[in-house]
Amino acid sequence: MRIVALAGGIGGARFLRGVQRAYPEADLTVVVNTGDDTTLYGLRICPDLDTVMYTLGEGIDEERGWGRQDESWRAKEELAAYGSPTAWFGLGDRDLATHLRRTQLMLGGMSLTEVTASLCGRWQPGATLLPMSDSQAETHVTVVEEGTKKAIHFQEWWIRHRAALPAQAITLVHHGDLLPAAGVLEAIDAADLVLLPPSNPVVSIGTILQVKGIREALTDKRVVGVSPIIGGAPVRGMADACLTAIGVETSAEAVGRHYGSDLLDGWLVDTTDAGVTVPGVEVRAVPLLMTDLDATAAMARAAVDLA
Ligand code: FO1
Repeated sequence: MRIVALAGGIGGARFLRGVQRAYPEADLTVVVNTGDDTTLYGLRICPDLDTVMYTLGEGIDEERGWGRQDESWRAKEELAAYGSPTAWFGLGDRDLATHLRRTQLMLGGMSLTEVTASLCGRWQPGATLLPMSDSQAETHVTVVEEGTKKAIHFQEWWIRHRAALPAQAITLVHHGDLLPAAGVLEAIDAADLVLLPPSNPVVSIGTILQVKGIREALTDKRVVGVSPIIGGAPVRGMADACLTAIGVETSAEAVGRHYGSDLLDGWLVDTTDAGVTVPGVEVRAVPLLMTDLDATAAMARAAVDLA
């Protein structure tokens, strides 16, 4: 069975571990959000690609959900001691090697797709990881800070400001057409089904859907989404701050309707949200808390059954 998933960071990566547990024989391709990517200290940092790679490759820090296990923060502490203005970014010493290696390969001429395949050579995630695009696109957030309206990078809003500054707009900034990475449209075309894991509907799934041709490629595919909102709140992270920014209520029903029947065939909501309706979409209520791998595998089976 060929499965394609569009995924962002922590929630998406955890769900995919359940997909692999439930369907070890499946051919899984993950199209990963790169709108969170940023260049710091001259290094290209790809938070969602790394989170999926580390999670499926058993290198993730389980508690944080991002970055490497058994991490140390010596470089970050030294940068703070120098008064670096970007010392707020959680630059782990082991994680730093990934940013260094990625940048080294890109400087050698590799595309992000090729770099990702090379890094996955070490991690063996058991899935094909594709960036949504090989060209650069970054999510910027328009905020008002000390009376001044300005656009800051998503990471600064998310990490430095904990998304506490109200976002007036969330914009994907790129030059020219944002074309899908090599293999993305082919993988979607060949898929038996497409899953939208419980990633951030705005800055992860929503970003991937802005890549030229992806939304169209999904129209004649069987697509099932998993709600990242349970009982009116995000399970983790700050998707509510993002949903508010685009005028969508933080509820399983509102997110399902936001995705809409043009995109979704099925929508999984938690049992707390049983009774949710999305016009033109089959809704099922199952336990959606990824408390452990078995629970996550059960969610994956429910999503595939619905598809
Ligand atoms: N999230 C945080 O809340 N604080 C951090 O300092 C932080 C650093 C970081 C470094 C590398 C990486 O791959 C992810 C990191 N994240 C951090 C998570 C990241 O900001 C978000 O998870 C994604 O960008 C949103 O999905």
